[in-house]
Amino acid sequence: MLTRIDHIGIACHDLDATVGFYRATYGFEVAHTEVNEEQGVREAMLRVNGTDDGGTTWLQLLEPTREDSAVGKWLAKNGEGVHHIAFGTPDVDADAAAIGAKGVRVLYDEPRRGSMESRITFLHPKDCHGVLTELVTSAGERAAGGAETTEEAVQDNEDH
Ligand code: MC0
Repeated sequence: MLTRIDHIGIACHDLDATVGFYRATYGFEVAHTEVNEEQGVREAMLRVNGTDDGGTTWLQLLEPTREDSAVGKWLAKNGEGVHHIAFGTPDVDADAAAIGAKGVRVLYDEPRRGSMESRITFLHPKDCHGVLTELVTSAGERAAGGAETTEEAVQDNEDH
């Protein structure tokens, strides 16, 4: 059910400087920026290919908003670099359940809000040969499939 690499998450100390590098070196442009307080990141999404229908592949540049966030802790320990890989799926709930049933730790009971109104969950890196792995259903895929709304997802998260 995993249909693509949705994005590669790259941890950085200075988001603006890192965006400048990717723009000047490769010509990638920022399509979206946001702060996700729950995740403790300020992020920029750079389109690599595709459209907004769910098939897009992105680079996701991540600057921590606090030192005790997942990205802040990882940066302090490892320095800048690839933080996670995200596989896209039309149904993050079903795939998380199926992968969890294989003994891989799924980090959230219910998917949470990700970039650009996506729904996301993570698999523990220690169960994935050292790779922090995200599963994501984009807003476009959710609209196409009539999946759960963001409001329902947020309510789910608050309930847990
Ligand atoms: C930690 N570890 C990693 C890792 N982060 N290994 C590979 N890749 C990573 N990114 C390893 C550590 O080196 C350590 O190994 C062990 O996992 C425990 O790490 P820790 O530093 O003690 O930290 P924990 O256990 O408190 O948290 C690790 C965990 C956490 C993966 C559970 O980072 C987490 O919940 N991540 C999911 C959320 C996340 O990453 N959010 C930021 C992106 P050793 O061998 O030293 O024991 S938000 C995002 O991406 C959203 C906005 C989106 O896509 O839309």
